[in-house]
Amino acid sequence: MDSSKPAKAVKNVVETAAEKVSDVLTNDVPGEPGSAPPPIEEPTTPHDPLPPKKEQGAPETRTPTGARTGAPATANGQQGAYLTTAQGARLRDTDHSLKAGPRGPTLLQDHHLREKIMHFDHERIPERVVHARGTGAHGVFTGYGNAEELTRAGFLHRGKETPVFVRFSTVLGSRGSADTVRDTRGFATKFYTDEGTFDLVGNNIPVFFIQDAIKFPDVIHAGKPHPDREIPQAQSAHDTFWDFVSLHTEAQHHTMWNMSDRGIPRSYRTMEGFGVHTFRLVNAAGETVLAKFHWKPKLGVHSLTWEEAQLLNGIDPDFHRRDLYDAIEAGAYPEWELGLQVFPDTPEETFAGIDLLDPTKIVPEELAPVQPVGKLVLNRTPTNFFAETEQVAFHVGHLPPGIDVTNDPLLQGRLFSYLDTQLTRLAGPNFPQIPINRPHAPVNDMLRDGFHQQAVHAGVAPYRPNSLDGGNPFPAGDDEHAFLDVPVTVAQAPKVRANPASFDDHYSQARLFWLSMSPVEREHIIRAYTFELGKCYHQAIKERQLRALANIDPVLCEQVATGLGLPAPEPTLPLADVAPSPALSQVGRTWPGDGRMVGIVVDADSDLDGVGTVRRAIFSAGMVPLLIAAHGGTVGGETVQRTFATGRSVEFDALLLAGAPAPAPDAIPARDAKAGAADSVAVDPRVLLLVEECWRHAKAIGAWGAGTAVLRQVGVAGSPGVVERESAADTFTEVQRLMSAHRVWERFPASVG
Ligand code: HDE
Repeated sequence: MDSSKPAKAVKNVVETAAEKVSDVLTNDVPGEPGSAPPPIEEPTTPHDPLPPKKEQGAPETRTPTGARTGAPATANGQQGAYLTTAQGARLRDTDHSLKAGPRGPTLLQDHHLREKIMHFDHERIPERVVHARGTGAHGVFTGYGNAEELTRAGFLHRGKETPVFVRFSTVLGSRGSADTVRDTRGFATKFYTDEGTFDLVGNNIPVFFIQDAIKFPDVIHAGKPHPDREIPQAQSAHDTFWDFVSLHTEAQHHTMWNMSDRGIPRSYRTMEGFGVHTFRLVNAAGETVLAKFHWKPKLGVHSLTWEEAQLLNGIDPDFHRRDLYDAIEAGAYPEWELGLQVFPDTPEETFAGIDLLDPTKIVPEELAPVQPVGKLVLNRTPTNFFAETEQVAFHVGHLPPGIDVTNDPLLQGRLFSYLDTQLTRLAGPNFPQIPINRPHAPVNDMLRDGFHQQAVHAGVAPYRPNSLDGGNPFPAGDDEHAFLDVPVTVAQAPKVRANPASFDDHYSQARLFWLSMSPVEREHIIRAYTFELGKCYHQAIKERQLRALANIDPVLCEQVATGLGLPAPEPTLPLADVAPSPALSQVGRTWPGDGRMVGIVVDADSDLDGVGTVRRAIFSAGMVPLLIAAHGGTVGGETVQRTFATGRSVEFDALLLAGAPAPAPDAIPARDAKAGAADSVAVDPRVLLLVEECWRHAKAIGAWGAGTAVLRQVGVAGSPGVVERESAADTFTEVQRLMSAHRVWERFPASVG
């Protein structure tokens, strides 16, 4: 049979799959694996591999030296209908090794066995030493054109579209660790520009723990699990972390951000991103400015509550990964604007008294507004996690003409580290030739050979100057898009291991952040410090960190000390006199709810017409409705997505109650501990738990018809953000309004001002 032609039966399956995926937008929920629904029986008619899912993207098929191939992305995937060896020889059997008789020993000559096991034995590569846990997506960046006066970088030109790949990550955890830990998040973007790749390797927090790269191994050794027991995983709530940051007080500002809600984002889609360092931009006339990069999410900056984060670590450790993929599959494409804070390039490299080379300092937006210069849309999930998200290699030195580095000592060290680390992780110097890393600009370097060389370099003269290859490659001039090393004057100074005096201020901006928070955000910060320090064993470490907090704010210090059962120390330095930056608070505005999840509790007695209306309204608001019922299958013709056993409050942003389901047969603690102590309740106890948790996590809850009885049974009827209306539509309208503020904060008045 001709393996290039799919058999008819399979073609139908593929077509049905395509229809099915488009159905997702109206009828179903994202997340189904595979691009065709599987038949019950094992398929046996040979046919080509199924196509990737509709929402999946892959690296453009470029050659190792950046040329377009014109081949579809599937050309990099498996080919043909038949199982083969790595050399393409077709195989009959992969279920039995070749043996000397059915009960005899396995033969060494079995190449298929040896090749299969050999490759499996080497499937793993070293995980990243930091940021091991990550999630990637493809997208497109479009320039607005207003940055042309500041930088010659072509990707910022008006209307210019550039393909991108973004990888989000946590810092501390291993590759298989949970997503919703308290940690900084990586936000690394690879722009495949026509002038060479630009990597903006940022975080969701605009400052860093340390001021000099030489301290990076120290802070990471302190944050990683203890070397003796290798616990705790992906956490800062342990002695070595707090030992380091309390002794090395330049870390206090970053630590304050980590202890705030920024440390537990609701979604990658609701995170800001920051380049952290100050960069130098150069325009076509050779003029320079200093600048900081910001990513501003369209959906606003939102976080989980700490209890939600903890529950999610167990219930759905892939929560952020799933959220990103599901949103893209549902067509709720995540968006950010790239923004610039711009400063004059003066010899002092300061702005409003803030040292622009100190990566533990921000410049408040009130002093230097963030000017949007382009838009990022993520619209494709990867086809293969390993090939794309795992093998992508970012580097702060991958810069296009028009963007240059500064002398920030943290950035300077990073310029070494990111090249160096790939040598071990990606096994050699040719990692730029891996498909996801291939530039979209023509490559004519003089780098040759090495492990896994994939280019077939022609010519005889990989050196300059040469005449044997006709002089090629030629140096480019200013008019030919050449990278310009800005000839910055280096001040005359002795060679020293020392910081400038301005780097000695470790507390003023931690205080600025604290003062900028709303009362409820301060409550969360107090709770986070108390939790983390409460997990430390050593009194001395807690006391030392309290001394640092005393220099930031007496209320914060006193509240944390009370929680730890320790006296609050006096400050050792005068409290900094700083103005708050309201832009730092996440509370008090309204935002779109694209891609949010709304749970709907139903039973056969519910107002099913109302449920249908609400599902449609939720879809047209760009959100995803999830029907929750006693058992799988359908209720009144509507497909059930979660049962009382599989669903948990933490995956919903809001809850609607269309019914008051009686306890289901499996609502017994022996089967499902969520059912709690046996009790003669009228409503399934798992539904009551759902409502209690949504209420505790300040989520909007709405009920109509029979559903309102549940509110009374839980005892939350009439409290802020708990909505009862006559009709399903009116209930959802009000719930949607409440969701635009992210949470119903007024449900929990704060105790600190
Ligand atoms: Fe990184 N960092 N870093 N970092 N970093 C890495 O590079 C390093 C720093 C950041 O999704 C490593 O390829 C040093 C600041 C992100 O693949 C490594 C210093 C910021 C990612 C490395 C820093 C970051 C990394 C590990 C102190 C925010 C994940 C694997 C001077 C602006 C990229 C790798 C991805 C990854 C070194 C500090 C962001 C070892 C030495 C500050 C988002 O090279």
